[in-house]
Amino acid sequence: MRILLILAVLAATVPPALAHEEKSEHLTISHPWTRATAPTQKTGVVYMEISANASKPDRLIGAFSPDAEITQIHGMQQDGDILRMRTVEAVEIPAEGKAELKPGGTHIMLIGLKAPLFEETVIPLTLTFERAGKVQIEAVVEAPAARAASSPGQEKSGMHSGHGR
Ligand SMILES: [Cu+2]
Repeated sequence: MRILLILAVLAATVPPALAHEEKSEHLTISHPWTRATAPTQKTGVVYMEISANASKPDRLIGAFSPDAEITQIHGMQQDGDILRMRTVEAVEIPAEGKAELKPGGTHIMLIGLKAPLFEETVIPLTLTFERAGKVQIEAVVEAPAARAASSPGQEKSGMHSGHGR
């Protein structure tokens, strides 16, 4: 029921062609997306929703994109007044629940982009889950300012300098 509701909301806010999902036996990955980048920008951030279809939880434990030199899973951590990104080991997907990767929160970081991300193209990613194994997805590249209202600047490239490893 909850999944249906999410899809209905997505369908109302993005063009139909962009509302897509990848479904495996265990998981549904709804609308993976990223923002277009300027030619000088070497990092990108990918968001999506991951829902567990079954009564068993799963964990996202890895991500890879051939379009970036390094792909990491990042979480946000409060450090005094500043919200900082840090690499996380895994993202928990609760049984019959979902994990939201969204602006200001957990995300997948592309470091060392091999080419700029152009709007209305897609980039391939392989996600690795503890139970579901590898899942191939394509993230849709949206406008640079996409959903800016919900992202108070955490994804500015300055925030990303110096935490690759
Ligand atoms: Cu990051």
